[in-house]
Amino acid sequence: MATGSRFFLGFDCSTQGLAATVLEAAEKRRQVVFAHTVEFDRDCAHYHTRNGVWRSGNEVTSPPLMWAEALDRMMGILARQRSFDLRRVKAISGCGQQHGSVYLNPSAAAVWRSLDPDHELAAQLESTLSRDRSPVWLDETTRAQCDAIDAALGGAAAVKRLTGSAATERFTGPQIRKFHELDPGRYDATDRVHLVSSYLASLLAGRHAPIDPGDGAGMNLMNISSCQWATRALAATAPGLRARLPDIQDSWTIIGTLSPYWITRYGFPAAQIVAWTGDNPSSLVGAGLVSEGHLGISLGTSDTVFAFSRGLPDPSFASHVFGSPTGGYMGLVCFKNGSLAREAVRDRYEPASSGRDGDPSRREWEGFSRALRETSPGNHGAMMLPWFEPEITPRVPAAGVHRSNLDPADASANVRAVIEAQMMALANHSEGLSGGGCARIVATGGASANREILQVMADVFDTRVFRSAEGNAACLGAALRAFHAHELSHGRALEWTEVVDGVTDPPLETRVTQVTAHVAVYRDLRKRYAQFESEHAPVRSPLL
Ligand code: ADP
Ligand code: XUL
Repeated sequence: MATGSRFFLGFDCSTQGLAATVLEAAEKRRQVVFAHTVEFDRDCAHYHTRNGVWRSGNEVTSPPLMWAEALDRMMGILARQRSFDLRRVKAISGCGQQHGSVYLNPSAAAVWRSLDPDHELAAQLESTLSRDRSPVWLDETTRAQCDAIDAALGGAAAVKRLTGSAATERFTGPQIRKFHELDPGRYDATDRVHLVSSYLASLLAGRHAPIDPGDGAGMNLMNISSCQWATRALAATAPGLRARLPDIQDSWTIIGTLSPYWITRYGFPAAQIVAWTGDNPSSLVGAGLVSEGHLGISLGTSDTVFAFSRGLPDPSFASHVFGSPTGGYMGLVCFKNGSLAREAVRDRYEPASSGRDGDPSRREWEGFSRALRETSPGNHGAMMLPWFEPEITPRVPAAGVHRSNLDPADASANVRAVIEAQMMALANHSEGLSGGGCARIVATGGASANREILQVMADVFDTRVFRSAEGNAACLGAALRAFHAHELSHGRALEWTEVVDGVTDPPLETRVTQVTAHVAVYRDLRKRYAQFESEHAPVRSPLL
């Protein structure tokens, strides 16, 4: 630890866990000095979530108190470790899984102000909720509400022009509309609706935090041109909604300082709290994708592909346009069958694979990686549509795995089939984003640790792939955003290229280069895959 070092904390409250990254900023260099994840299923087991969520029929929710408890645990862990000086933490920011919403009654702000530092956070927050569960991005039970919103606002294309996306099942607006329709009493009792990101920022600051344009764009409620609430969209969603929403403010807004609860409970200083954003917008920063011409691909619970755009892009850029937390915009395409589909194939064929080294995450995936190494690109014509659960892109309302020339009993071929399908779907549905060419892809998220998967990605996209400097780019992005906002508040307006320079550069040894012969195979196969997909997914995702 260099003398004079300052520290910046970034959090990522994603589907399966809450991660933290600590960035050290010394005179001459910045580096990550600590990273840790609290896993919801394992570390907050008494909520009985599976992969961080509760499923009831098609409804997918998470307990907001679990996120609060994970934050409390993480703050305790940060306070106890010795790899940085807690007293020198200057600013804290974060990001959250997008679209999920938290419903609070009027008591929340007063309770946050008077929290007892001798007691755990979650138990003290129970009385603040007007709804004990939060709908999350995996929930797709709002088709009727999406149709109603599209109709009220002049159709899906008009909604996309206004808010950056057609009305979308997992987005917050349709979820709020459903809540109001099914439970008007509890909607009336709701004083404030937060996103996961703005909720956790509020818990740190002890006051209602704003929503930023990165995460705000994932609600079907924000005017994508002005980055302010779209009055017509609010009216098409639920009565009295404006009064229930926080303001939208720039992503670099300093909301306040860490509330006394954290200072007394764990010995933190009164660090600045910077507005939080969505996990995908945050990944843009953490992967260093702050200029145009590059693609980011996150292989987490969801798979997403995204790119930065300086100006408001044409609607054909991507199925969703969000604000970028650096200013400007980002396009994004999201796939629901990401890690959980990969795990379903792994667990079916490799229930107890054993590896060569002691790292449990590598051991778990060793058999899967071996299958990729031992099978050939193109899979001898075998293909899979890996819709282990309903899919977002293309829109597939009911789960169903389809196989073509693929023997369900052939373990290795099924492993290759799921990865080829995912990579071809990512490439086919993101053609607008890459504009027909991209200099490089930066991969992030849990599965980006898997080199064999990245090889298929490089071959399918016909470009070089690097792994982001930190496996969790979203979390690093949050720490970098805390640094940027802190500097700005002290009169130092850094360019974003300066902010990410030297910290997000993907390590050269992670580079995976496409193989010419494989590229040729996939050029043809991508067309066949698109055909196979359209036979089983009658509704194409609207680019509009
Ligand atoms: P999220 O942020 O959406 O909660 P992460 O980005 O942390 O998810 O990714 C977690 C997932 O990464 C795990 O569920 C696991 O399936 C996957 N994963 C971890 N290591 C590997 C690996 N070596 N190969 C493939 N997948 C992996
Ligand atoms: C993006 C999306 C997911 C979540 C979860 O639109 O729904 O990527 O942000 O990570």
